[in-house]
Amino acid sequence: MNNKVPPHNVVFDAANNPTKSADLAKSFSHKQLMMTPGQEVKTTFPEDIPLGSYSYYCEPHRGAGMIGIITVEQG
Ligand SMILES: [Cu+2]
Repeated sequence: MNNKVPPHNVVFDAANNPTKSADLAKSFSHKQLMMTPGQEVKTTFPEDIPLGSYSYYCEPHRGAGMIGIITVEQG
């Protein structure tokens, strides 16, 4: 969800996920910048996705450390 100092977006890193798949990273990403506080995007991980860490970042603020990691574990 967008915070108070937009714009932000969500870009999954093709090099930093277990599949190394650019297509998968692209399909998970929301590159369009969100300009309004409270805007939100959702990404659904398929049940059969490989286990591991999927990192993402905000393009305008990556250098400021606006990054995150989704960890997919065995259910
Ligand atoms: Cu940002």
